Amino acid sequence: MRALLVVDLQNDFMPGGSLAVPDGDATVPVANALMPAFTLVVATQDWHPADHGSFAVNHPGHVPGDMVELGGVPQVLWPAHCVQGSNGADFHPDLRVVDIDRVVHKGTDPGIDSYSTFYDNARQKETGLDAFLKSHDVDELVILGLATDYCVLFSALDAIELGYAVTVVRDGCRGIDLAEGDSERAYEKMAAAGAAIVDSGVVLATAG
Ligand code: VGL
Ligand code: ZN
Repeated sequence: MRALLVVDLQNDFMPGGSLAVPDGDATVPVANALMPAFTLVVATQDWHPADHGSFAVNHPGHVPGDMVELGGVPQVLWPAHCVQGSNGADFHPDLRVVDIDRVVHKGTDPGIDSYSTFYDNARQKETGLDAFLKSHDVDELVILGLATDYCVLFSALDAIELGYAVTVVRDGCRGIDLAEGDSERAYEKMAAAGAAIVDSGVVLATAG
């Protein structure tokens, strides 16, 4: 069975948000068009406590973009974003939330970040997404959302490793591109690992 994974379509990643992804809101109509074509839709939310270790403000003397170590792994520092329960953590107001069957939160532990929707960045703890998908006999995952070069990338790579057939919807993703070309390199990595990279029209044409 095939499921749609809608990654982090939250206000703080949209234009005007605290960690705005360029053109990030262009992903919302793509998600809205695809969701009705799936019987199972899972949406993720980056869901940080205010004292999260990925926020530059929680590291005196540091600014966004600096590198530190967090939970034993390298961590780039971000502006505070997607704080649990805040407006910035809410889904984009135009997202058809009625089509979402399950919401998975990540990044809840202040001591470690989580780009993948399956594990934290040190791969110590699971989010529960894999068990949920397997309990619904999902073997094919179609992924879109924000950001191409972080959450989408690491989620797609983990999904492939966990045995899912992965399709990434290119027009439904946008990247941060902290370094120029990060998003293009992310697509190359996902494709090299076995993901199909297609546009939403292709997914809709094969819906069923
Ligand atoms: C993400 C940066 C910081 C993401 C989350 O979901 O791609 N990126 N936190
Ligand atoms: Zn985050």
